[in-house]
Amino acid sequence: MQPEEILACPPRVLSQDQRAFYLEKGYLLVDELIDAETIAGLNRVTAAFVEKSRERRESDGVYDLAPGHCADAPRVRRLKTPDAQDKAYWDFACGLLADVAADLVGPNVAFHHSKLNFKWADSDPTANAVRWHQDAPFYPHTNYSPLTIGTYLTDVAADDGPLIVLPGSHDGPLYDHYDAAGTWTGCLSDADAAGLDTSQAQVLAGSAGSITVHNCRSVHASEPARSSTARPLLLNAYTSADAFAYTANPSRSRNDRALLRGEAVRWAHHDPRPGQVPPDWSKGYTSIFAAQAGEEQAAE
Ligand SMILES: O=C(O)CCC(=O)C(=O)O
Repeated sequence: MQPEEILACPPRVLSQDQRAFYLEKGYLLVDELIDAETIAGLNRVTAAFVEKSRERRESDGVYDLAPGHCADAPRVRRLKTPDAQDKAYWDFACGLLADVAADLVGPNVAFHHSKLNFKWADSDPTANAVRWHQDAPFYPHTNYSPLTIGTYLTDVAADDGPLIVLPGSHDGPLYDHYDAAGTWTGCLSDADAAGLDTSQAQVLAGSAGSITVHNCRSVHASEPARSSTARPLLLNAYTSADAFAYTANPSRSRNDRALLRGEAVRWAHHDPRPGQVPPDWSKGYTSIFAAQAGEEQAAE
């Protein structure tokens, strides 16, 4: 759908100004949208997963573990597909957030994937930063409606590794996420990153319960966490139901393409702009952290 068509649909959660802002800038921050009880429930479930990770030695289908992870000092970089790991995460993805997605992509909303990313202040900072990248090359679709909603489960100040986004970059070029040798890096090359105008970069800090939204073309990153609190960021990705994936979902769960709002469609919508195709991850994928750190990428 075109922005005018989306805006013509009645809003569910967001104001018209917030919707128009997202469509123009490619990102949005909504302070404390999620109530404290819901956040507390998600934090309880999350703490139990981190606790259980103490038994694990290697990354697997549930956990992406940072180098140095051990029973005494768990360093989970990512809980994979939380929507499929616990009902609390799935209920959350299907609730208010799906209404937010409908406000931004149009009334027919499909679920794409979820992940729960952590930053640990005392781990290797280089493994802890996320470099400039766009999400579309990780999961190209027939159009660019896919967006990701991040939910801060704790207060995230500028020192805690919040998301950083370049306003308007969703209308700019799609960058190459392979290096000169043809290896997938999951980020812009140093040369492309040096060419970005980062003077306008927006640091999306927010307290617990705040949400961030970024379009799949928006150039974004996050800095290492420097404060003493771990930063759990729950990410849920949605598409307009008329966007169909070209390639295997790198974070596929049983909820892939679940219709969360509106109606199933019989016609795909195609955006004429080209999309980069990632490696074939149909047999396994670890995480953006592993790709950007140059680690082995097919774990499962
Ligand atoms: O966890 C973060 O800070 C950013 C994650 C991100 O950009 C992604 O997973 O695409």
